Amino acid sequence: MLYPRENEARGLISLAGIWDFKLGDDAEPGERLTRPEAMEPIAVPASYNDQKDVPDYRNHYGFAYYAKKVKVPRMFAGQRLVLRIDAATHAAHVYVNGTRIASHKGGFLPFEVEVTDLMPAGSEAELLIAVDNRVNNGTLPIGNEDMAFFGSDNPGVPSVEAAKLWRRKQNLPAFDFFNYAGLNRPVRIYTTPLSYIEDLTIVPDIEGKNGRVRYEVALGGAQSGADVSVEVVDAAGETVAAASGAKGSLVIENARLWNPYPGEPYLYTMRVRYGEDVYEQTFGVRTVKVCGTKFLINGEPFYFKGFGKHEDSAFHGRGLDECLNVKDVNLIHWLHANSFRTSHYPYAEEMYELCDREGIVVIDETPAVGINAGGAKNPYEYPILEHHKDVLRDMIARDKNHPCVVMWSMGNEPDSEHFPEAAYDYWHGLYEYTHSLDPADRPVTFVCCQNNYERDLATRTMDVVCINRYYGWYNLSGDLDAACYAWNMELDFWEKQGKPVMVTEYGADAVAGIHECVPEMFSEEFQVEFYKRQNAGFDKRSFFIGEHVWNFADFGTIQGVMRVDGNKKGLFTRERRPKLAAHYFRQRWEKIDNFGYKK
Ligand code: GCB
Repeated sequence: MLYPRENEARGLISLAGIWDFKLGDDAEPGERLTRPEAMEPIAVPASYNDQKDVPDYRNHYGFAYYAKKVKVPRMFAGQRLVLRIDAATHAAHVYVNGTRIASHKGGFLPFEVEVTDLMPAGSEAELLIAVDNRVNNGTLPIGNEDMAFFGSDNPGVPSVEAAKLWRRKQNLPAFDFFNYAGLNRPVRIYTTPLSYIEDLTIVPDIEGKNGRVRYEVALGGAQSGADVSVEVVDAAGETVAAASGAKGSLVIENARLWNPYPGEPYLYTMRVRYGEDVYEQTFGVRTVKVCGTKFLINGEPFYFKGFGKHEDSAFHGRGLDECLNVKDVNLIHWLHANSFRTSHYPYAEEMYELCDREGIVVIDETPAVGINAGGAKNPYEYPILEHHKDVLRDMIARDKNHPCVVMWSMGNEPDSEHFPEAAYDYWHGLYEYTHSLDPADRPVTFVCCQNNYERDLATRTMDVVCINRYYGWYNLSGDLDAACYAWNMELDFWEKQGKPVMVTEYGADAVAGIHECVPEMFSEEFQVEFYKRQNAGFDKRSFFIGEHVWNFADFGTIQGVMRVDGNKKGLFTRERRPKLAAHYFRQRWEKIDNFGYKK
């Protein structure tokens, strides 16, 4: 799916600003919907939860209603109009003048609907969007079915039946980030000519000194019979290659490669023309490949230095905040880091554009988090496979042209230990499917949780073994000698598998400002010590291709006995103030080059 852009052929209306808002309940709205009474102001894009300090906003369960009067300019007459909603978390129904025109499941990927006749140029229409924040075992991310955990875990609450009599309905996320919801990303109307460029796929390769670029243009609307022409423009605006036809391949002579920062993340632009339509897409000439135990970018062995992140900030929740994105990218440079994982869902497209430009390597993850019932039951019986496939398809369709994306993560921390065969069937099936979806055939993985790795059958079959490990924190808590011993044993195991291995999460909560001479858990000194000791083990292993700290910054979570004001494993606080560990990594990563660190 193409990102909506304004150009000589296409117009764009941003619907960012203040909308009208009203919380609903869990009753599914029907085919017709009228504007609720007594609506309140709400900012879009942003999560609604922290925009008003009342428990109802924070703890909401069910639908919330957004309304906006939209005026469509007359000058768009004769054009095709498309309403694009970049993220409605986690499901949505869309209404124009009271009639449902679209529904969508999944809170982290865009969807669009043509509105040429429904919101014609020169008209005013009422747009209503009902957004559902409920998570359960049929959604991604997963929610624990409401009530399921009542009973044995809660002395004094004799049964689920008893609890049902008084307990309010609530989400029980099977994931460790606050369930921020609403219209988290831009809502826009864009125009195209009636015969239009529907999609563009760009697959770069390197041939000696040249770049070879395969491309394919999908066309929409009435067949106009017009030719498709394609040109590649360099950063100085010079045309360096051209072709005609909806599908073909181009050669860029003496191509400049896209390399991770501090190398040059050089970007070319592909300009496609079809009849009256024009679309421009930046891309990089770069390759990605797994070879033996190495992860090669442009044929060179790359070492991942970075973190898992979240889209998370005060007031905005998970709402797009471009200022924060720029700040974070600059902090990534400050740390001499080179990469992050979009834990635990695909991020807003604006972030990938920034990473393309700034040379930051991205592992792109689906929202498949929480497929794990702690061994109590088989989560592969959850009704999620078809939705998981839809999400993989849509994520790849959206992000396929970004040079920053070097690997797909199909999900985070599923159960791969208690039901190893079921896990293998599920994840290996999706692995094949994901490979078949990506025209550039990037490496594919899922991220494995702390488990009995000898029983786990699925993780070892991924292109890169990505492991989350909390030795010294959740297990062997505080005992760094034992943590290093356990790590060593595990790494001996992985060495025999002949795969590249990276740690995609390891970390310790540190409350900014707690200092100790003898480092103990939750102090900034312990967090530094934790990393120093474990990194020393990683440095000795040539198949170990990267370290992703958990987490870039402190972030919001549900309240509970495990969290004091959120998760504190950040190198930075939520306000982006560095902890001691940020300074430690800054010094360490300055000395580790992107390429050739492991011989
Ligand atoms: C994990 C999860 C991550 C949590 C983290 C933690 O394994 O993947 O979402 O936030 O642990 O801090 O507990």
